[in-house]
Amino acid sequence: MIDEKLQPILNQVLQRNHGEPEFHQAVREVLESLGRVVTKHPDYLDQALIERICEPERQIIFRVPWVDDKGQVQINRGFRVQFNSALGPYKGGLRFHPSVNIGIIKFLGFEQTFKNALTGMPIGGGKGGSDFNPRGRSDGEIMRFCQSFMTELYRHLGEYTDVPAGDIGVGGREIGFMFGQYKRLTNRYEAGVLTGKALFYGGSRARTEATGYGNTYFVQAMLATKKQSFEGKKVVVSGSGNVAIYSVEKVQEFGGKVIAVSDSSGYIVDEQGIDLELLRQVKEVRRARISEYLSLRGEGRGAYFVKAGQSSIWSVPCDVAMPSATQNELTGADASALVKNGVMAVGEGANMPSTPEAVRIFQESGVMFAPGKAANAGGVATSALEMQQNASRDSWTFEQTETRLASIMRNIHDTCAGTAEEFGSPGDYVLGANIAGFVRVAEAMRALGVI
Ligand code: NDP
Ligand code: 2IT
Repeated sequence: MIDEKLQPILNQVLQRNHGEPEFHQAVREVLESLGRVVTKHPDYLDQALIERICEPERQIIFRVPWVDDKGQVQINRGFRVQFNSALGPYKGGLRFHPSVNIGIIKFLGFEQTFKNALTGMPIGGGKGGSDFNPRGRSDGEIMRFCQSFMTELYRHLGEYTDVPAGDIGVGGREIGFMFGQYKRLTNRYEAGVLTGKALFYGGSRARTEATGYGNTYFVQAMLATKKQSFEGKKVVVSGSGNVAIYSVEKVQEFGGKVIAVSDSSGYIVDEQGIDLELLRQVKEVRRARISEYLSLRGEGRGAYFVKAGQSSIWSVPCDVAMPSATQNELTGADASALVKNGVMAVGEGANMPSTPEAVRIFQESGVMFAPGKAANAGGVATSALEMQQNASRDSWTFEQTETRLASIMRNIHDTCAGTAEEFGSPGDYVLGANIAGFVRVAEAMRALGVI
């Protein structure tokens, strides 16, 4: 339910951003949480502050022409939405996936703004990407695409202006190609302009692992409030990319048993526990489909593959669910199945993976639910640590960096839990994350005048 004072703001967002359902969904969720804030502090309704927070500062859309291995010219569309810079330079990933459009980038940039505020680091919010599909492309094609993409984007970036990183379809290889082109175009070795770099040219230790580790730390903290831990718990992690792989690693380290992972072709179950080295071999080295895990491991003994469309990974009974693939991948029906099978906690590794109906079902059923903008903030927080290391021309140890990450995640957990309690809904991490993130952005914007 939306407070009547906020309904006109939502109406305006719906009207001005036609045909962008994911953006509408993200804004609606935040506005639903703000009713209690504006009742307590009506001054947040002044000076169109909330309306300004819902409007990106700048939206850039550009043509990306490139030549494939057959000599054919291909055209894609590039995006960067610079959503909010009240707390620092725009910061957020780049997504390369055929589903990318302006509405998806806007929802991601909007979420990023509050997520970054929750980290307590000096970073604003932004997001970008392209409808380019990297699947099946050679290294040469990926490089030429990244170079063309950066040839336009570079003029909008800078270590004090806008600092992209990876997201779906963008990992260390792509960041390297984009950094190389940025350096060539600007004649500056500006290490802090991109994060997620490899260690040998300015990357941070633990950045690759940070999102998955961070989500696991968040769920650990949430379980601890009920005197529970990962020890002996069955866990299902969707996706099998960067976030999923390092969630599997940390959950296993904490004594949990991950029994299923997926990609867009389907999911695999391994009742004996996912073999992490094998998963990494299939996904990071071979860049293959998830069914190859079974071809290498051998079927049987509780291991099998289910093709996409036959049934959902969320029908696999588990104690903890960590959706780590993409938006709206976990529906109301999935949430009901998880609840029926006794799920205890959900930590969103992906951005907005649960539909609003799914979130409602979890909350009404008393399942501990950690929204992405809090639970997956470890990635961008460690990006901010990478910027810090770049600015001081320093490089920290893995242990030092992971210790910082763990303490940031504990802080985010405590901030969300404390805020939820303060506003009368103990245990409501959605409310806590939205209010705490909003207040930080809103206070900074107010201090800076009408901008
Ligand atoms: P990757 O590209 O490394 O992996 C994405 C995984 O999700 C793949 O297994 C992919 O399968 C699956 N996937 C993607 N799109 C779809 C789809 N439409 N349907 C089904 N499966 C899909 O990306 P990341 O691991 O980096 O990102 C995963 C999620 O985490 C995203 O929501 C991202 O925004 C979020 N995130 C990422 C952070 C980071 O630091 N990387 C930080 C915070 C959040 P397939 O290969 O078959 O497409
Ligand atoms: O959604 C996210 O937080 C990311 N993709 C990471 C952003 C970043 O700048 O590290």
